[in-house]
Amino acid sequence: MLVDGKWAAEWHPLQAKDEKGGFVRQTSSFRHWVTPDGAPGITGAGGFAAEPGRYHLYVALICPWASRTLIARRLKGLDKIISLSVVEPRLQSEGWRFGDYPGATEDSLRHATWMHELYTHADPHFTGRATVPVLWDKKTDTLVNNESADILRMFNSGFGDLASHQYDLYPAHLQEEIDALNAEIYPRLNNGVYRAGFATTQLSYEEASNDVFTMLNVLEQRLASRQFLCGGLLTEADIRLFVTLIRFDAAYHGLFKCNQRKLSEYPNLDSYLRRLLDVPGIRETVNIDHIKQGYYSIKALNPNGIVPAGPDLSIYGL
Ligand SMILES: N[C@@H](CCC(=O)N[C@@H](CS)C(=O)NCC(=O)O)C(=O)O
Repeated sequence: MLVDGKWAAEWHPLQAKDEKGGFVRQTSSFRHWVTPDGAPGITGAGGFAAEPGRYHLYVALICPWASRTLIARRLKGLDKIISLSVVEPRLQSEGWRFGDYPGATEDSLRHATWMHELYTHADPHFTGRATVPVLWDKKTDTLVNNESADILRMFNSGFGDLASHQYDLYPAHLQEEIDALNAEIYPRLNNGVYRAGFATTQLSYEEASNDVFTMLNVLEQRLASRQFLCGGLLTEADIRLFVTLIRFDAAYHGLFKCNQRKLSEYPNLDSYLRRLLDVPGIRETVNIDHIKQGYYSIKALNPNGIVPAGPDLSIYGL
């Protein structure tokens, strides 16, 4: 991580622990918003107006949080006006690196080698982890936002008529329901798998694993009678759930020890996953090779770096 703008130590996945040995995720530090007229969003400073070609998105295809933003960029038609860089899948000594691994890209914008260079460019005294996703402003040459939940929302409505209106991922009449779903699904499932994987005590692992499978059971029942989480409309709640489900059998079941059941063994969740994969644009954001290479490169969990041969995901066309 970075300490006062300097790369301080070998990359290590354990961010912080609570008193029970549970995994605690770092909070995001750059919270500005792109808005149609450049007015400040709910956090951060103003001046980031929606303009074609002005913004650049940095992602890792292994990363569920970054993938949320990649899906929203595509569904909102913003792939035409927001350029993209993809880091290599394996976490290395200084974290995320740009390079020529298949499916990754160079940093065509700032020509950085490491993701952390972007953070110190934006803030020479930055202390913290150089995470993806990152939304970058080419005009002021700075980091706009590194919180995927914010970026997902600003891709939905911050670009006004520059974005496609085919999907409204956060429609007014569903906002309360979406917020309630996110508040349950994020801690128990999206972050729950990480809490299971990075637990350092049996108790914190068991609590996390129990949360994961309790949540999957609740969702399995909910999806018995619904096409998407809120009914007939695809919303951000589906995007946020999808990115975890699609990684489940490939990474979380094995590496993170979430192995009470496989995702493909839940009939409703399995059909839901296929339905989302069939939404034009979503499948192209999924790269199972990056997901497996990336997760299994975490040395603290897999010291020899061996990437498993399975599972067979051809049932999903992946
Ligand atoms: N709150 C952030 C979390 C992002 C995050 O934790 N990204 C991980 C990859 S999945 C990362 O970049 N980790 C690098 C590190 O911890 O050094 C968000 O949702 O945008």
